[in-house]
Amino acid sequence: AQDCLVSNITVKQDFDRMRYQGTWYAVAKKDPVGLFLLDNIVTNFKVEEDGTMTATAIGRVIILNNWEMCANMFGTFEDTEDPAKFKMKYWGAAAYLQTGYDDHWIIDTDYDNYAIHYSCRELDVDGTCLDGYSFIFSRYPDGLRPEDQRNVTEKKQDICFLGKYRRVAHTGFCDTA
Ligand code: DAO
Repeated sequence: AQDCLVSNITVKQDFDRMRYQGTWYAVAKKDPVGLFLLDNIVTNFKVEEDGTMTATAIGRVIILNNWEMCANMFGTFEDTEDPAKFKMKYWGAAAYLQTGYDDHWIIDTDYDNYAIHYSCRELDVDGTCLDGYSFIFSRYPDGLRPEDQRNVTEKKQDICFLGKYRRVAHTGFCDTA
């Protein structure tokens, strides 16, 4: 969408939630206003027996003036008429963590290597996104394969977030096992 209208953003055709399951490492992130998850962000998607998609996520956060911790987050996804567009209800394992209800769109994925997520929280009056965030996910914690980078860059441009991402480090800070 060169015009940056959220309504013109295209998402993954025939999104297959079964193949999307499992672990995804955030390797880059475009932050929303009032960012929450900082780094060491790992998500795990699952399709429940009734077909509902759910996810858990962990990541380093800083809460209440400077308390650094790893947040355990949960999300449930409501289907929409587009199989790649969900509404995500999310909450934390502890009450002082963020809760919310966001769009959760899968812009593109090959299921085995990379995924591009998009969420616009607030539309501007002209139909562009005023406040949104996006994760670039990889199946590998050390980043994208070189052969996926060009496509991912193109998609960042399509969603009008090119140049707004920062790298998400994986330092082991939130590793439990
Ligand atoms: O980090 O600034 C931010 C916004 C992200 C909020 C969403 C966190 C919880 C997600 C749980 C499910 C998986 C993607």
